[in-house]
Amino acid sequence: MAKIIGNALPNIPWQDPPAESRLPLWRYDANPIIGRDGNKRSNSVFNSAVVPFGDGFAGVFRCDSMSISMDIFAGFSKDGIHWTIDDEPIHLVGEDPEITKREYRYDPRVCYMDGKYYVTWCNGYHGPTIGIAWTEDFKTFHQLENAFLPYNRNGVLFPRKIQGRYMMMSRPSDTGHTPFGDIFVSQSEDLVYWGRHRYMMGAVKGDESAWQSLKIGPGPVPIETDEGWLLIYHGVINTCNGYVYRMGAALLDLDEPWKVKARGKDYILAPHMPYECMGDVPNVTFPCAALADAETGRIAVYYGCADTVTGLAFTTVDRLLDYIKSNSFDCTSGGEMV
Ligand code: BMA
Repeated sequence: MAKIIGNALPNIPWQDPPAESRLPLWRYDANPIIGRDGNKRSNSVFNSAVVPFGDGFAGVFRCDSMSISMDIFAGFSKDGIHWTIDDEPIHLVGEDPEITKREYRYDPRVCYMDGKYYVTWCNGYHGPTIGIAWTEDFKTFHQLENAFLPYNRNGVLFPRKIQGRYMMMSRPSDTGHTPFGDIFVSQSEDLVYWGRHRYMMGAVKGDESAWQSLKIGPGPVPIETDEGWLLIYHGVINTCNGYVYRMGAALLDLDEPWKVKARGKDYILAPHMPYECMGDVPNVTFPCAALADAETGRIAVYYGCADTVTGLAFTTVDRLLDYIKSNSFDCTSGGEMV
């Protein structure tokens, strides 16, 4: 039995697994939990992140508007399933107007550390890079310097310092719909200056694990377990009908998280349901958040569906770890296995 290191979360959203399930994740039976019309002007609500907050939950949501501008909005929920999302984008304050000036903002992650909620997102600054801000109340967000130069996407923090440093995964990119992409870990002593970049793992060439053959990117803030960091990520294949986004999982070394201990060859969830296969961008399942209950080992994953709506799926730490360990592969063209 693996153990989640962290707090108990007795009010984690939950449904028991179906009697038979080939995949380690199973969907909430009333998915999607958030429709297109999550707030007043939204065209779509997806690729969004939630955390426990007060006696319920809070989150930062990607809402593309009816003019199709991409921005991030705070939202609140009592049960993690029914959400009220602000009609106005989050309020960012910061020292340098050069940095707080908005071009576009999307795909937020939220990471709780030492009394603050850190938001990372894909931030337009002469190309996509990683924005960082912190909040204590989900009302005022204090924006820090962008972590990296353009071009980069999918900045995801580890939820505590490791070996005395903050660590963040990211996926260096290009200006457009990037046709490549590997995950790196960068380190910082102050959340401003990032360096000591380490390669974690990459897309997998050939057909050994073809669903992740084009590019990969980190998803939710990783979950600490006594066996290592449990990482859920997305993997992409290029097809004659365009990109398809599926979810995978890997186990990372606790002290040197760029070292991959196990990585599943098979996906853990993929666009199979109509709301995942049809929408503004078909065939996308894109995880950005996971809640975990250290008491029971339950995990609830929030994911964007077809760039249109938000879905919820469940697993347990044991199911997920057993699955990736039993179909782990030596990804010689990807990360180093330890
Ligand atoms: C990626 C990002 C995601 C999106 C995905 C599929 O490049 O833009 O926000 O979900 O493409 O369109």
